[in-house]
Amino acid sequence: MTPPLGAELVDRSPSAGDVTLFGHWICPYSVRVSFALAQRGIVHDVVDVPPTAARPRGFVVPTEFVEHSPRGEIPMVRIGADYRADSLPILDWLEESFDGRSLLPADEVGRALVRDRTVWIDAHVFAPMIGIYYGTDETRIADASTSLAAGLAAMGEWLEESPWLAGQEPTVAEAAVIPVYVRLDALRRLGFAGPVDPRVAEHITRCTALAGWNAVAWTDEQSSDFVGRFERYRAARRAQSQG
Ligand SMILES: N[C@@H](CCC(=O)N[C@@H](CS)C(=O)NCC(=O)O)C(=O)O
Repeated sequence: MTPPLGAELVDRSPSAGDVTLFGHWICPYSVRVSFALAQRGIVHDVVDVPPTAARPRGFVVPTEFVEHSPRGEIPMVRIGADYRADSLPILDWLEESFDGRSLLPADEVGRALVRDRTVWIDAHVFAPMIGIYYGTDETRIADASTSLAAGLAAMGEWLEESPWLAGQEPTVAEAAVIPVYVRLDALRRLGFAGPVDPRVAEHITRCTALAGWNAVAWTDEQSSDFVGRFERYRAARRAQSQG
């Protein structure tokens, strides 16, 4: 069997146990970091910290997380004795901290393109994605759905030029968008009605062959758990607004 792209990488982290991700599968920002760690072959530990809304009753938030997280948000990463929060700065920090398969091109022009596209994805793809599942009325859900389809179509234009979002190799831009791909089925069940640009559909297929994909792909159970949570959230908000 051909190993997935990136799987042949040698771990160059100082030693196992030096890198810890505090995160959770349901958090799209954590998924970005999980993907990047796995794609780059950086050996790491994971401390499961569900977002507040998804914490089981009695969940004890680890003291290390409380002490070092500036805003109480996941993802947070520890490398040695240093900590960082916020997914996109964490991705940059991983680039600075580890050799090996980089998710940034070597040249400055290429790097600038990755940064521009990553920020664009955050505003025009991630934001409508979140708008869909936090949408509580049909109009807002439909508007977010239209915006997400438009964002994906714009990404399709980039993919006309190259197989990856910002060039000939997977980059931080792939890490930025991967949570959208991971939850696409769940988004459909929560109201995403728009088409997925065919060039993006092909890109999704390419992404599923990456080593990082295996670390973040959802099972059907995870998709259903996610959908169920947001259906209950919507029902509760509707009941609130009627009462
Ligand atoms: N800008 C941050 C956003 C992170 C974020 O919003 N994380 C959520 C979970 S998905 C969180 O931890 N919220 C606080 C909470 O659940 O208490 C990033 O890019 O990492």
